[in-house]
Amino acid sequence: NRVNIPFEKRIELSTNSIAKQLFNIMATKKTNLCLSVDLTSSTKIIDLLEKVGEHICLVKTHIDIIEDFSDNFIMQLKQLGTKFNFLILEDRKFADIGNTVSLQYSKGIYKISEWADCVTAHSLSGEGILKALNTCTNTGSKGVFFLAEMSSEGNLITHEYTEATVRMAAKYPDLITGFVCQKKETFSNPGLIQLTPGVQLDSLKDDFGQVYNTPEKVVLENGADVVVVGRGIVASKNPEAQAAIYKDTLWKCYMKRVSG
Ligand code: S5P
Repeated sequence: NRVNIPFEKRIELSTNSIAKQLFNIMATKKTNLCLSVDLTSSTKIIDLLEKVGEHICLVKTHIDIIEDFSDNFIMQLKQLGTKFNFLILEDRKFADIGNTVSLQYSKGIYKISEWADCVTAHSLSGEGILKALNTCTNTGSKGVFFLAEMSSEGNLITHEYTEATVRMAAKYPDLITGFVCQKKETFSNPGLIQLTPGVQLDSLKDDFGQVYNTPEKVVLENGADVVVVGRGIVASKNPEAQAAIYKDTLWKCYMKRVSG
């Protein structure tokens, strides 16, 4: 079962270079925490990452919510990634036809393909989206977290949709880093990474349908490899201390999972 195999061993089972890097970072830094920096000020994001960079393996951005976006911000973000050894996931949730997605990925103001190690994408529009992301000109290595399930209540994803998504991903072993999903049964390939959002220690839901689970539940029961925490850290009074708490709690759950 993939969830009982330690990250070190899963490195060689990966066929995507970003998945390999991410497994490696998690194993070396002993953290499976992904921070979702859903802030609208680039200076606040940089300040926050200076404080919590040591605790995370991955930072997840929504680049289109930033009000003072600049190329300089991207430069600083990349520098922090190098300094603290974390990767960058742009949570763009691409969902259009392949041609449009290839433009959204590499053009416009954000030029996501130039700086994001990996991106998120929906399977809704069909395989063309993966073809497009795969052929887009990009200097380094790249990865895609494919949306197989969502955390929000009332979402329209069915079991059949999830299964078809996993089958579609299997045709692109070089490109797929893993799945954004909620359950360990969703996929079995140990070379792929389960990224699970919807985690908070002090809250069960928000006002717009987000559903939260505990670290124990998502890592031990539901098979999460990398756990996304946003407001649980970002909106807390002391994000630095909170990030350390999440990191320790999540890592303990992971250790228990692979040793038991
Ligand atoms: O199913 C999902 C998929 C994603 S990527 N549910 C989610 O909440 N997300 C993202 O995770 C969402 O866009 C947000 O950036 C983050 C959760 O933030 P939080 O503040 O609720 O922890």
